Amino acid sequence: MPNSISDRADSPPPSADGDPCPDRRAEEIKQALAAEAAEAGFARMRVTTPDAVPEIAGRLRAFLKAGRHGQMGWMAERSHWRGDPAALWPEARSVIMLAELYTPDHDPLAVLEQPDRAAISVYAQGRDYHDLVKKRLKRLGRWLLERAPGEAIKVFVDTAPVMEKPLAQAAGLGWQGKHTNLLSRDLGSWFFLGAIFTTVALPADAPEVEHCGSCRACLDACPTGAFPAPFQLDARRCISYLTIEHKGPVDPELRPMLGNRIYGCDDCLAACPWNKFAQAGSEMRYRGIVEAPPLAELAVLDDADFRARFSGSPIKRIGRDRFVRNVLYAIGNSGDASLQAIARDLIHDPDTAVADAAQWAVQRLAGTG
Ligand code: B12
Ligand code: SF4
Ligand code: SF4
Repeated sequence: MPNSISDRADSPPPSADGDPCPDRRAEEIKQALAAEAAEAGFARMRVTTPDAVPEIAGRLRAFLKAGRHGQMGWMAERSHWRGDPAALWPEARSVIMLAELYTPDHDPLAVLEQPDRAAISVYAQGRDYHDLVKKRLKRLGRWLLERAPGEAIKVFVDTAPVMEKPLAQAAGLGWQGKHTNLLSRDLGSWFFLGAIFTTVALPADAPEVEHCGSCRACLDACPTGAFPAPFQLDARRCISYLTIEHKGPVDPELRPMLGNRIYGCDDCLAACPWNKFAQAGSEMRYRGIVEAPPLAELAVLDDADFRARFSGSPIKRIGRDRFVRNVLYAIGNSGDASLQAIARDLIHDPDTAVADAAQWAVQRLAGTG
């Protein structure tokens, strides 16, 4: 199973060691675990049970039935597990949900005013969170197993068939806002999620309730109208999906709406008023490696340059071709005629989506696209 580890120590479980009050023992372990999570760098830890959100199976089914996952076929492939965390690992008794902050120290939307530069979303500015969060989850999991010998854990961040947001809401970490991401009244919305499933029965926390009220700032901020309704996203229109997940040419109708966003999008998160209360993140490795490079510099990267430049970054995952395709859409949207020659040089690129994007950019800059 991707991004999971399973460990089993060989001494007896905590309730079998003669403790007359296993509930108190579980509460003590949980409190100590929360302290260890804070020590490891997580902003918050909360606990739920694998069966806490029975409605997610139906919601996932509706999302998939409407085709809102686009080309992300992997969402449908293991949907029996994705929609039912209790079926994923029947022995699990608790799900420990963790929040890891990556709050930006700058206005993430300022770069949208610089059309000759690349807007790269905040989460991808530094090191890949999959690596950093997973390392911390494993550290925490090991700590737990030392205190609860004989028990087992699996850690998840992002790529396993687990719906992290509803579980995090059930655990009380925050609520799924109208933009569908998890936010909290004191953390804001700039945080990643990680999960530890365990056979250890820990006391569950109370779920968080929604605090969006009548606000709809995120819905109104979306450049592509990707929300068919509050709390629902059609990924096929989301710039994050289009720039990161979507293979091949992007629908020409949507290309102008990408602006200079070449990797991910932050508009709905940045619009949220709860971010006024966002806490600063302590992990400096999420910051400032890539910033906002000139489009001219990025369009000419070959495969080796691309891999060297984005080593350790989540951007590396999309490969040179999809990346340059995105850069060419941004060039087309830049209104900067001096970039036309760079696009023209890529019209015969061996990658058909790159060649098509180059052609589109040249025509658009010439005012004919
Ligand atoms: C697939 C995916 C995407 C897809 C689809 C996003 C989506 N919203 O589904 C794309 C590529 C578009 C994407 C984009 C982003 N992603 Co993403 N993504 C995921 C992933 C792998 C799965 C999400 C999923 O299961 N979607 C399926 C849908 C059906 O589930 P859902 O979003 O929870 O939808 C719920 C609502 O529709 C709800 N619902 C329906 N009707 C109603 C009605 C009411 C009243 C309510 C309350 C709810 C409700 O029911 C569904 C289930 O609860 C998760 C990691 C994980 N394994 O969970 C990361 C994850 C959600 N992504 C993350 C991030 C950071 C992003 C981006 C911000 C990155 C960026 N800057 O570009 C954007 C945000 C875009 C957005 N507004 O969602 C983080 C979010 C952290 C957080 N604080 O929530 C996650 C959790 C990764 C992580 N481990 O940190 N992502
Ligand atoms: S990430 Fe951007 S495109 Fe996607 S839903 Fe949010 S604002 Fe819309
Ligand atoms: S912008 Fe408003 S509606 Fe959207 S998540 Fe934040 S509070 Fe909720």
